[in-house]
Amino acid sequence: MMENVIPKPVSVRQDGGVCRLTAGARIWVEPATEEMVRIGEYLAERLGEVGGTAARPPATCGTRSMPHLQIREEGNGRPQRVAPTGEEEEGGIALTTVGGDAELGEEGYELTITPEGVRVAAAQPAGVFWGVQTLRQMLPATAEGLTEYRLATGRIRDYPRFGWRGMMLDVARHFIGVEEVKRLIDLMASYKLNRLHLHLSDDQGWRIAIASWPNLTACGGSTEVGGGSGGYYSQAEYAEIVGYAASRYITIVPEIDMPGHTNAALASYAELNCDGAARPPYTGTEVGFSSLCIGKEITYRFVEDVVREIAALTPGPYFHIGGDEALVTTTEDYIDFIDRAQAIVQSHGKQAVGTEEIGQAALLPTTIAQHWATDQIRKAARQGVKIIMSPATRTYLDMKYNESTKLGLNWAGYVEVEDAYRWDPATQVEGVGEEDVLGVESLLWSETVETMSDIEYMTFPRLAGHAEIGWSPAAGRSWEEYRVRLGAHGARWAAMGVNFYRSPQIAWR
Ligand code: TNX
Repeated sequence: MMENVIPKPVSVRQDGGVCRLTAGARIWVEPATEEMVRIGEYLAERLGEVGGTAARPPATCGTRSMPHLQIREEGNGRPQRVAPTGEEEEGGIALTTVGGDAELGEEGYELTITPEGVRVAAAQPAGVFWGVQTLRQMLPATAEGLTEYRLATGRIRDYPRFGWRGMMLDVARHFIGVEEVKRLIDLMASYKLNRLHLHLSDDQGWRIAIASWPNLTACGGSTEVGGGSGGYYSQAEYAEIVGYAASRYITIVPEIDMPGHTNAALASYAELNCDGAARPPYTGTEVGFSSLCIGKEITYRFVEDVVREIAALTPGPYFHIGGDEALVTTTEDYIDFIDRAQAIVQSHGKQAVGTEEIGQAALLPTTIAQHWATDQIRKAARQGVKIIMSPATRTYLDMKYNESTKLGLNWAGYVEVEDAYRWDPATQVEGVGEEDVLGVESLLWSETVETMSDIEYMTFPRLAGHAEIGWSPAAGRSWEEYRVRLGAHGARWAAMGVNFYRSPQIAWR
């Protein structure tokens, strides 16, 4: 099963043996810090799910009891070592950061499988967690009818090409609840994605409570595309999402889109409008008609308050200021606004992220620009800032797969699984090379997407390809080889109840 892992590992060496992971196999962690124990428990839970005990009725489970977590303690109460012992010969799994190879970096890991057991070693817990994802993919999609797992022995050494492997979820056009976001976080983690960008505001809705501007959610949170009742995250719910994501080594990147895409705020507070008149709520899908009032000081008090409150709830270093499609803001005003917004974000200890249009302004060296569909990315690249690659023709998860896809839009064309996979971030835009690229992000805009089932259908399988583009070396990646590996993932998604698009380009197994 080593051969079906996505993203494709940097190096895989199989040596022809077999490791039998039997009932009663134990998971050992070293050192037994809270964080490492949590990773061990996570693996134990996932193995339990494969066994079916968590989710299925007794008729189809109970055929085996899967490995359980045991923190081995010696003498002084702390685990001393995880080298194979008699007990581990039953097929134990060791997770360790002791002696992890620093050359593998913050997120790299080494996964070694011998007839005696499994060992995931990394310099940092994040690497152990990603190694656990690789191990999960080497187990069968379902344990039904099995009394043991047989793993091919060998060694994987693996680390990411890019540090930013993200997905954007638009919770503004249609609101998406906390439980759905958590499920998406779990699915992202399986493919080693490490950034979840939440598009928290747009013309159609404001989705996070701001204590100093309560009407943003009272009014702006009460609508969505199509006229539904919308919704929003309380600050406690947002913090819960942040914490859940962190437990999966995913950093939340909050976005408040400005100065355009702001009708929900302009409807909530009359004073934010240049003419002092509140805008009516908007539930359509046009873009580019709204703007904050660039010349009014209250605009910057608003930005300051919103950034301060969200930054305080966000441990990650990023704050996304949007910046796209400010079609009714003059260029001069736009530049003034981005200057001030960047400075406000920086004053709260965060790095600004913005869409490529921000390249028109003088960017701070720490600001990050995101490419989607225009040439303005080159202006940002020429200033030497880092670039996130989200070309609409490749990474827009809201583009239809083909003309018969019911959900989605098609302004950037159709994006079949092959289109989503067959490109490289370092050669996609002339003038933006490997050294400029921070990573890759897949964007799911939600004008047409309402439910978890809709999210899953548009996201899978394309997200798996983007994850591989962000993680795996360019050399050695090919569509013909990838599509075979991808074929093995349909059964996994089916077992998890994921509503994925069964593309005819893939021979699903
Ligand atoms: C463009 S991409 C937008 C969004 C829309 C999306 C629909 C970008 C930065 N702006 O406002 O939702 O197209 O595909």
